[in-house]
Order: sequence, then structure tokens, then C-alpha cells
Amino acid sequence: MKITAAEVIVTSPTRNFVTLKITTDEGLTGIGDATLNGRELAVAHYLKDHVAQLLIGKDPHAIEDMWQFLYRSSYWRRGPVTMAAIAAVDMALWDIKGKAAGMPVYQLLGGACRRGLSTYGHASGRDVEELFDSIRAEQEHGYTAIRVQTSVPGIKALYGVAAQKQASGERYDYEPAQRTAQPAEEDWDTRAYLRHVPTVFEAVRHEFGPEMILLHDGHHRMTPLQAAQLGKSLEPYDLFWLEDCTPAENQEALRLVRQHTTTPLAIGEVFNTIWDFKDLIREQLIDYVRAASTHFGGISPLKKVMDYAAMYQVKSGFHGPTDVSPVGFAAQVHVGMAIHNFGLQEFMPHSEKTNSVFRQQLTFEGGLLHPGDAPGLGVELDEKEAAKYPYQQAYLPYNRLNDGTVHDW
Ligand code: CS2
Ligand code: MG
Repeated sequence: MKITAAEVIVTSPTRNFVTLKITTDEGLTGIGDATLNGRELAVAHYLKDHVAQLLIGKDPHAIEDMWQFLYRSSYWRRGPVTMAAIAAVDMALWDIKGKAAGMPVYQLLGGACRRGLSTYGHASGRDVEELFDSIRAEQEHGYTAIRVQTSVPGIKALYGVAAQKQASGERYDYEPAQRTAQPAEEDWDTRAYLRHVPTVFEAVRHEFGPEMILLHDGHHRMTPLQAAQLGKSLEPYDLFWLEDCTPAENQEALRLVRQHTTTPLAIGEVFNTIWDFKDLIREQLIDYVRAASTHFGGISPLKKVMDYAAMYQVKSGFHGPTDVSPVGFAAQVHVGMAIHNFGLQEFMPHSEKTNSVFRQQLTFEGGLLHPGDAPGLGVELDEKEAAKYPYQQAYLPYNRLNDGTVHDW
């Protein structure tokens, strides 16, 4: 079998998504996700201008060799643009291999280790009442594990918290990149945040009891000592994990946080390679790997980092926001099925429009997510539907302190 075409499809049903479609001389096609929220066209051009022609004539079955070729031959390694482009090729080739074998990708990765993946949903509120409603709505949707984000008195606009109450039945697409020419500006005050968050978790535990699995995302906004303080003050509320408590590039920060708190730590949604996790896993400074298949070079390296993590009892907590396309999401669900050290999968359902462009086999029943048993990844791209939604410029928001200083994401 030989690759005969590689096309890049950009579509924006509610968000921008970049998809690579690889076609073979035997008529089999495969798709991969290359979406980088807010920087989508950089990856589309990397693929179109630098990678597509390298694929033509190559054997689609040689996935590992293709990955190593794209990674090593470019000289310029790592980085989100490069790794999202490599991820798309890797996923598309796994999709083709699955279709050629007549098997879902998780079977090729070793087969199912479980009936389906436990997931967590997102709840938020501008006050405790609104938060409780949001938690109840998530429970009604079948979630038993819930990430809790809340407004903080004194902070006007906060990432991850819906700015208005959702109409009943309507689900908030958390953290959309606004489709505007400039990023939205939000504000931030770490002291106010550190004072407020423990009071919210106390209220949630009081209302919902000890069993509910609770998580919280710090979005890289604390210093190591502040993160240690937060971890410590949240210990009585038994979090499943505290996510991205400090900026990811200062990895030594986690050593300090770890010395002071037993709150489990999850990190790595902005990491690109296994090397970003190497020391954190070996030194057992984290408990959950937050990588997403799309930003981590695809299925092949995600499986590798998890096999390495298994030696240290570190588990998966793959990043599953709606800015990972249904293709990238399916890719990591297949990995989650096949690894022994699965932890918990973030699951934010895509919008109806997105689902009309990407036809999926995914099911979420009885609290468990399953990628389906269609050969390959189990996602088909409807190109006619995709063409209805052209790219729109979009930016993630950012935040400034009271005095105007730009703060950590
Ligand atoms: C978030 C993401 O899901 C999460 O944990 O941190 O929503 C993140 O902000 C976006 O994926 C950024 O693109
Ligand atoms: Mg996060």
C-alpha cells in the first residue's frame, strides 16, 4: 500500500479544527487531528507546505518509521506546531492501519483493559448556588467525577466560568476561543483566589458528600509556594487532582509543591513530548499525565509515555477539551482503552454542529466512554459539511493583574 494524497481540511463549525486526510492507492483513507487552539493556521501550513509532499509514495503501515522521520529529519524538534503536525500524520496512519486490519485502533494497541473509560465533566458557577446547579446538571448527564471552577469575589471575568447562567438543557462550551480579532482581556488576583477556592470546595463537599470525585484546574497561575499553599488547604476536601498548579516550564516547581502537600497533581496539557514528562515521572512529582494526543505527537508517543509512567504508578488524565477535535479525542480514547495505567478521561462533548462534521462512533453510557468497534479511529469527516464552515480568526483570552501586568495563563 502507498500514500497517494495528503490534504489539510480546516473547518469551523463552532471552533476551528484542522484535519489531515491521507489517501492510499488501495482506496483506504485515514484522518488525524492537527488543531492548535488560537494558532490553527500555523499547523495547517506546516502540514501543507512542509509535510504533505513527504508522505506521497510512502508505506502507510510504517507508522513508527514515519514518526521518527518527521521528528528527526526536520532538525527543529518539539514545539506545539511541529508536534500537532506529526500527531495528525500518526493518527491518520493508525486510522488506516485499523481499517486495513478491520479492527478498532485500541485492538491494535493491545486490546481493551476495561469496559470503557471513566470520565470527568466540567461544572462552574459565578456563586455557590449556580455552581451546585451546574454540578447537578453534570450528574444528570451521567458524570460521577466533576471539575469545579468558580468565580472569585473581586475578579470580574474568569476563565472557565460561564459569564451568564445557561438556559436549561444548554451546555456551556467552556473556554471557547473567542472568534474575534483580538484576545479578550480578563483579570486576576492570586491572593483572592487562594482565599476563596477552599471555601467553595468545603461548600461542595458539604452539599454533595464525600464520594463525589472532585477536581480543580489552576491554569498555571501560581508560584510554587502558592501552589503548595493551595494543595495543602484543599487536602480536607480530598481532590482527585489539582491540575496545572504552576507554569509548566519550571518543572522544579513541582518538587517544592510535592514536599508540602498530598493533594494529587496532574500536569502536562501544554507538554509536547515524552521528554517534558521524563523527570516529573521518574521523580514521582506528578500523579497524572495530562497530555493530549494532538499536542503530543499522536497515538504512538502517548502510548510510550504511559508505558514509562506505569513503572512509577503514574496514571493517565488525558486532556480532552473541545478544542481537541473529535478525531484527536477518539485517538486518546483508544489509548485509554488499551493501557493498564488509565486514570480518568476529561470529556467535554462537542457541539451538535461539530458532530455533524465529524461523525463519531463514541458512546457514553453508564458513566463510561467507549470509542466503538468500527475499524480505525471510528470518526469520519463529512467534507461537504466541513466546507460549510470556513475558518474564523479566534483567540484564547488572557489576563492582567490589577496594575496592568500580564499574568501567567
Ligand atoms: C483546560 C483547557 O481542559 C482543560 O483543562 O485547561 O480547556 C484549555 O484551557 C484549553 O484546551 C486551551 O486551548
Ligand atoms: Mg487544564
